[in-house]
Amino acid sequence: MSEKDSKNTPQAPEKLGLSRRGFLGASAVTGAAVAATAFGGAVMSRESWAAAVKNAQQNIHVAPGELDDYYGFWSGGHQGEVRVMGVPSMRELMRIPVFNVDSATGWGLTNESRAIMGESAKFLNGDCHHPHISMTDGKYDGKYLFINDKANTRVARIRLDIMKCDKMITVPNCQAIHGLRLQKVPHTKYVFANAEFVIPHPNDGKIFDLQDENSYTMYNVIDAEKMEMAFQIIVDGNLDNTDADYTGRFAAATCYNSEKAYDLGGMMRNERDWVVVFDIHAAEKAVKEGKFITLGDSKVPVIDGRKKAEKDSQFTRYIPVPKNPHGLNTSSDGKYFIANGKLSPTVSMIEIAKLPDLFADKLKDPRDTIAAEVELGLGPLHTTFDGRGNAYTTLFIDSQVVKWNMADAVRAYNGEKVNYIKQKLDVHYQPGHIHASLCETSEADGKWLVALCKFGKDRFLPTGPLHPENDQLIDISGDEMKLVHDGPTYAEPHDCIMARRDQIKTKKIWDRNDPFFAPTVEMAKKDGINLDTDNKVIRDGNKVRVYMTSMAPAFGVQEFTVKQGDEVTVTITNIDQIEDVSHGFVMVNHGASMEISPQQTSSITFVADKPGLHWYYCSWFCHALHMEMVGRMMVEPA
Ligand code: K7E
Ligand code: CUA
Ligand code: CA
Repeated sequence: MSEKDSKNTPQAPEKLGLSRRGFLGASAVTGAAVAATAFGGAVMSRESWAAAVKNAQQNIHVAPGELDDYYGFWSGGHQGEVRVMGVPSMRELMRIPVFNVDSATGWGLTNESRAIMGESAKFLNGDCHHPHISMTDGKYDGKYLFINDKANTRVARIRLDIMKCDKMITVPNCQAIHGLRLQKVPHTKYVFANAEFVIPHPNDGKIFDLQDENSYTMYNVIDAEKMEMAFQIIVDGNLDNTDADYTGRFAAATCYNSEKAYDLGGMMRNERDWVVVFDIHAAEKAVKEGKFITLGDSKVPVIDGRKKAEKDSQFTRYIPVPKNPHGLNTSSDGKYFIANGKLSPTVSMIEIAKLPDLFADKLKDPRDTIAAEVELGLGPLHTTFDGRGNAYTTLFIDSQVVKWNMADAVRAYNGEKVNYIKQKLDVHYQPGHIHASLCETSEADGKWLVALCKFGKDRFLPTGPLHPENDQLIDISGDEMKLVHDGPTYAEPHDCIMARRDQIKTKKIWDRNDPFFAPTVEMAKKDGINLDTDNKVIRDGNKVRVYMTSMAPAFGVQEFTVKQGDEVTVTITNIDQIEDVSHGFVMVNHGASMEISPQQTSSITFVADKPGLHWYYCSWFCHALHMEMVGRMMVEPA
């Protein structure tokens, strides 16, 4: 048996337990003990385990020239981009820059991308966590992918037909968008976005007390098609993760800081925090009836969903759950909102069918909605589903994925003697999110599971003090989970999503009428330019607009002259019609770089501040004479 196989063998807890212990200190000792007992029941021989793993590994082998079955979209975390993966090969197919600057495509540099980023183009950083694909009738419709930016309080949309970000908004009146999910039914009309941090309102430096009644955070409801704020709901406590149900009426969010504390001790004071449940229809009604306020310069309707207002407002309810809950996941059968306990070894299953009664005040206690509080292990963070009644939860402290049966868990909670835990699998190390193929939809197919591990530790060649993370692929198609692949990734895939490849339909070349570059087409029209044919330089005061075509291996304009200090906008239309023949444009020593794919128009603006001759060149390999695809800008001294 190879070294690699032995690492994949779950009954090597001596080995793994040791490193975990060394790594996490005293708390991990308890974790290892839990792990050891959990393996007690289902021990396979090393030989049969190795054979099973080998068999599973053959399933993930996608031969050269063959295509994957699933598209995966990985958040790039505080690196700011979205990565497109092939699953099960775990090959990285593409990167979609969003909350970052990318010199290959020119994202954050071109006029088109900066127009999409709007005001926030001034930020060069981002921190994306939660990518989610738009849905119709609880199934992926392949239209959009939405993602949050915790760092600068933004939400972005990616068009999946071109795999580019086409809209970005900054959520007003809030700090740090964290949890993000989509309405599933009847379709993704709304994006739900949690603002995590409590701030004073107005935040003008006069109030700093978080206990003040004007200090709060909000649940944000965004119109998915327009990418505009629909309304905001004030809540008690803070907000962590969120998800929506399969009826279209309810959404729920976890709160870990019901204490409204500003420090660690304070945030852990309460034994229970809560899940806030939102009745989206009732909230819409309140907004329609004009029962809202606005804050500062913002025109966004704000409605009050705090506890003191809940009996009147009828659009929020608070369900106490233990302790600093983190992930909030709707089971793919539509029955439960599952809140993951983090500081409690349990997850709380909230029965969605009981929520209408909760809102109608027919329950004595909001806790009457709890179908089960399921004990799983240490540090439950996120849960996913296989569509066969099983749930899979990451245990951060235990470095494990636990597979458990939801119906059995409810029976056990009600006193029956059933073992709801089906398997515990060691993952490496400290998993955060977990995601099974199609698990956010009613079509969860129980084929593949990805555990996004926060630490790579000893799993890869060392890369200095900064290590890669480890995205582990697990085959869940059989009765047992099998770890089949280690995928090193750059910081930090917080979360991912997988869709069947037939659910995503991409364009082969750009449509000349694509709205992505419509403002540039509009500018050219005003200048009397036909972008498909014209190669012209237009002077407008000290602004110079250079329009050119590109066709392998030449730019339509091979030289142009400007004056020192001119603001130069270079607009290029790639008139090649051949799939995959992208050109680039780089103006040497001017910080200007961009991609122009077939039938695309791209533009970039810079100041010609240095007199002399300046070369520009094509940066995307396009032709045998790609190196020769160059031109010169002559700058006359002022
Ligand atoms: Cu668990 Cu931002 Cu989804 Cu990190 S979040 S793990
Ligand atoms: Cu055009 Cu390289
Ligand atoms: Ca707390």
